[in-house]
Amino acid sequence: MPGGVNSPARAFGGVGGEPIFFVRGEGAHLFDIDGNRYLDYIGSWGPMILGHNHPRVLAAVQAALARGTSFGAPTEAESELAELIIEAVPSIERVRLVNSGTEATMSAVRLARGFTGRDVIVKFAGNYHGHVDALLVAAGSSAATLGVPNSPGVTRGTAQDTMVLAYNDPASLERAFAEHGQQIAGVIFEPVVGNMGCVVPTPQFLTALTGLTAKHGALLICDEVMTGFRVAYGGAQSLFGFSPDLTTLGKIVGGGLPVGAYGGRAEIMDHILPAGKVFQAGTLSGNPLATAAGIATLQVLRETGVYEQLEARSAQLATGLAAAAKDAGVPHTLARVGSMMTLFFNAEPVTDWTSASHSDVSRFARYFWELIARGVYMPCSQFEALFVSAAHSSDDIEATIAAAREALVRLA
Ligand code: KE4
Repeated sequence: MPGGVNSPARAFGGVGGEPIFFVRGEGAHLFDIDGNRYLDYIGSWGPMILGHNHPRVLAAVQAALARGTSFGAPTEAESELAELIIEAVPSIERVRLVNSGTEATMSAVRLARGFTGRDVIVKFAGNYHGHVDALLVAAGSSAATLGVPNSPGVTRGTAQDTMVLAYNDPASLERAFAEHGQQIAGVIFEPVVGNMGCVVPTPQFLTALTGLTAKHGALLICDEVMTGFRVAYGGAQSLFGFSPDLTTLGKIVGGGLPVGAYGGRAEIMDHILPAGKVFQAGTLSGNPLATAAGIATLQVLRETGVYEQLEARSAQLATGLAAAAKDAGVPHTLARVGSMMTLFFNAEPVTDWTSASHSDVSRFARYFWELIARGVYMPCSQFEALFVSAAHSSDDIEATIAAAREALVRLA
């Protein structure tokens, strides 16, 4: 396998050394092939909000398994998961299940273009939306120009229809709409960024996003693949009180099995085949095992009021990490929304990719390995968010803070 992995995020490129191979997860812990136990703060990059091997999820998948793994035909479970999503996210009136976050964002971009008849998509530097050609684009020579490919294989023809702007910069979005307003099909953004580390949108940025797309007839695509059911049961849009035209989901909505989803207003979604003419399809979409895991996960999240516990544990961790860094004299800022957060090795607040890129990534790498040595598995990149699960106990958090305190002192 290229690089020995099936996704580059887990190849330890940002911290050096060889990726750890795991054999088992249980609650807040992962166990590697050498028998070492770690407190897990990656949680499979977000899906494992209940912790590994939650009994309700395990039982649901085992029951589905006994009935068969895939039919390629409608099942009630798909409707049940769709209804849970629609109930959780009021801006979603119709939803289509797919197999990954990438499929969700790729489909939402195609739908925005099909619905508006326009070509240009706006995204933001430091936001990642999966390996969609149209979104693997870097900022052009100046922010207002159209994008340039940032991966071999993405053609200039593809990149020319994507514009990359600075996150949290309402003025640049204003200028883009002033110059290209009638060509913009959609604006896609992370409503709390996880992919440059945790970055929180300003109210002014959110107002510009909702106001300018509405004014110019472009669709606002809220990429909640990471934040959906993470920062709140209704996602970041419920936290910040806005209503996008389309929402993409993934990760938690599949409970650790492959599910992505995109949804929005009926008048938009009904353009999707077979209701409308925008093509999108998938052999395993709505798969019985994956929908069983997703339904069980959302049912636990919905019934047990787990967000209060996640908030308490996450606040405990954030407070402890910041105090440890301060006491060690290590320049840092910490950003958190709910149970996703990032300790930046950066004295300045991180508000966009430019400020994020000033972080001390070599110091982060040393911190990562000092924590590995103490049985704590943090995201293997400064530009990722860590995730607290419902399985992390107060004692687990205290143990993590103690390990971080020892690690940070060695970095000063
Ligand atoms: P997937 O295709 O990996 O399921 O989802 C793509 C995606 C879309 N949108 C957002 C906001 C995302 O965070 C992601 C995927 N996130 C990365 C980690 N930051 C997944 C890890 C990986 O690529 O292995």
